[in-house]
Amino acid sequence: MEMTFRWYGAKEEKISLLDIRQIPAVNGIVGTLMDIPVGEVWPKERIKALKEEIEAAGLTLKVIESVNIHDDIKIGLPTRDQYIENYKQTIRNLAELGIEVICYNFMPVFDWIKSDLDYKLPDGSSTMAFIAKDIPEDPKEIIRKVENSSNEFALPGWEPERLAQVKSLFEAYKDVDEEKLRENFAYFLKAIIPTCEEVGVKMAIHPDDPPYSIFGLPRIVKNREDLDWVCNVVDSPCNGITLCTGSIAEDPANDVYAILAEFCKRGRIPFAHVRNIKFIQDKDFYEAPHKSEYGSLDLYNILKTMYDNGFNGYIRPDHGRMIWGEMGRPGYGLYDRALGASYLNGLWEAIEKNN
Ligand code: CS2
Ligand code: MN
Repeated sequence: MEMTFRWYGAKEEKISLLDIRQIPAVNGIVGTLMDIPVGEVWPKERIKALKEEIEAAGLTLKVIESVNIHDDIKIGLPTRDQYIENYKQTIRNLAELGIEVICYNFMPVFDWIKSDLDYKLPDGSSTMAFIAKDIPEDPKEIIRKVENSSNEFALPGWEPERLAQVKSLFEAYKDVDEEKLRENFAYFLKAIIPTCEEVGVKMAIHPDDPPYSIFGLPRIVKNREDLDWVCNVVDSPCNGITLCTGSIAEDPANDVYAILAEFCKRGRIPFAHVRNIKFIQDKDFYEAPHKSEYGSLDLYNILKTMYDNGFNGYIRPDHGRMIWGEMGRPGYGLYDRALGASYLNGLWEAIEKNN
C-alpha cells in the first residue's frame, strides 16, 4: 500500500507541495494537468515539468487523476477515433515519465453530483452532501449552484466552457442509453488497453457518483455487476478500477466490503479512494470524517478487507471537510484530508502488525 494525496497543480491550488510533504507517511502525489482541454494530447514536456516539480519537493508522481474522456467518445461519434488516438498518445507520454496508474470516469455530461458543497455539520465544519429533494430538476440550476459554492476554485469535470453548452450536450446524449454507452465504453477500452499493456500503465475506472441515474443520464459503473462487466470486456490487469468507497457505498444496495474483496482478489484495484459517508435517510448522505464512528462505513473493515485480499496499490484519502477556517476547493482542503491520511495509515499499521 502506498499513501498518496491529490494535488491540482501550483496554479490551481493554495496547498503547496511542501505542505503535503509534511503529512506523515504520504509519499505520492496524485497529479493532473487541469488546463489541458479534454481530448487533447498531454505534452511530454508538461508531464516532465510536473514530475520534476513534485520530485523536487521530495514526493513521487505515479498516479494521474484524471485524464478525462471526450464526450464524442462517450456518445460514439465518428470523431471519436481521433480522440482515442490522442488518448493513446497521452498514455504513452505518461508511461514514458513513469506514470503507473490513470484514474478516469465514464459519466456523461457531469462528473460527481452533490446537492450541497457547503453542508454544515454540528461541529462547525462544512462538507458536501447529496440530498435528493435539493437536486434541482433543471441541470442548469445545479451548474449554477456548484459554480456559486466552489470558493472560486475550478472543479475537475465541471469545465465551465463545456457546461455552458449543457443544453446541446444533453441533446447530443439523447440517444445514448445504458446499452449504447456500454458499447461505446467497450469500443474505447478495446482500443486503448493494448497500448496500456505495451507501455505498462493501468487504467482505473472511477465509479459513478452517485451510482444511479440522475437527470435521466445513463450510468454504467455503479455496482458489482457493472465492475465485473468492465473487467471482462477486456480481460487484462491493465483494465482496472479506482475503488472509491464513498461513491460505491452511496447506493446502500452495494456491499462495498464484498466488492473490495472480490476485485482485490482478482488483482483489479490498482488505486483506491477511501472515505466515509453518513446516511441521513434513504439514499441521502453527507461526506463524514474518515473515522468509522462518524459515518456509515467501517473503515477498519474496509482496509482489513483490502489487506486480506492482497491489495498492493495506491490509496488516497478522498474528500475531506472544511475545518479550522480553511476556504479551499470543496472536498479538497488540506487539513481534513491530512487527518484522513493519518487515520488510514494508523489503521493499516495496526492491521499489518496484527498479521
Ligand atoms: C471524484 C471525482 O474522487 C473524486 O473526487 O468524486 O471527481 C473523480 O476524481 C473523477 O470522477 C475521476 O475521473
Ligand atoms: Mn472518489
